[in-house]
Amino acid sequence: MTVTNTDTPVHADPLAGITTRCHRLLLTGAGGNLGKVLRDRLPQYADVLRISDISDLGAVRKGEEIVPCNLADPHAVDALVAGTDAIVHLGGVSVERPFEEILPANIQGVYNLYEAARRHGVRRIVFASSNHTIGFYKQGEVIDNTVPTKPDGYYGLSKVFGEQLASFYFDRYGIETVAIRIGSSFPEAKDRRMLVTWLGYDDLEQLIRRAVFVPNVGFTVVYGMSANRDRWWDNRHAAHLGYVATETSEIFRSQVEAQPPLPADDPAALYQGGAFVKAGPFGD
Ligand code: NAI
Ligand code: 15L
Repeated sequence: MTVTNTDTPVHADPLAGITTRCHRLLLTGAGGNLGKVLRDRLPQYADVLRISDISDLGAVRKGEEIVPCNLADPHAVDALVAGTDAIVHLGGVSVERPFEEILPANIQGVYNLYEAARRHGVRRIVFASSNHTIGFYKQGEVIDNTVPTKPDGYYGLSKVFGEQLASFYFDRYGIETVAIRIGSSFPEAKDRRMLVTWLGYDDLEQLIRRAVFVPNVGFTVVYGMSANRDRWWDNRHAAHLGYVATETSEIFRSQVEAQPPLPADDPAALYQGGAFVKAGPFGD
């Protein structure tokens, strides 16, 4: 570590001198919003990008192989993972839904993935976790990655399960994981909450690259947000990743603030998880 003349600690980039390319990289959830973004951006980091989804992925591109798979099927997941060097796991239900929908895709699915990784000797997984693991913290409260989780629904609970499973697989089997608690990764910040939670796609790519290639991450949880003006999340305990955001939601502020605010007592305006905290109950 070096110290600048403003006393701000500056860590050496942990990727300095490291080749950020592997042989076969698996991307699950490749047909989703972020999967499409990363399908375009990840080929430079692998000789072969194996992409997978339960939905149709269209025509195979140069440098890709397509392996369709339902994450809930352990045999299909085993075949999916065989021969890969690292995994970027985006696949699953990505919003609040009834538990019966979350269970196979997100809970059985993440278990199937880690078991297959163990059997096939995969040493590194990037897990797309979510801010909904901590959604019931109050907006404005600043939390780091050591606070107890406060999931805001079945979806957030499934991401807590995924994080804890990853922690266990590191302690027991040495499989390393970076769990990225993604805020809101969209082309634009669309509301006041997203001015705080927004993660631009360049910063998403940087986080994924670091999560795959920085050595000795063990089990690391990092919050996925850009260099936004206001912060609820403190990444000091993930500083070893060397993530320095290059984008900011400030470019969307004027258009967002032109919208009427939510009533101050609306739970979506009170809690970090926004509208997810008032979803459900389902099936009554
Ligand atoms: P998305 O819903 O667009 O993509 C998820 C993909 O997973 C879909 O293509 C879907 O077909 C696939 N999938 C669902 N069930 C499956 C199953 N049983 N087997 C195989 N594939 C299945 O979600 P998005 O926005 O691309 O997010 C990607 C990941 O990042 C998700 O895990 C999500 O929970 C997480 N995340 C995303 C955030 C965002 O702002 N976009 C914020 C926080 C977390
Ligand atoms: C998520 O976890 C979802 O996958 C995404 O669709 C957004 O809703 C995001 O969180 C958010 O909180 O904005």
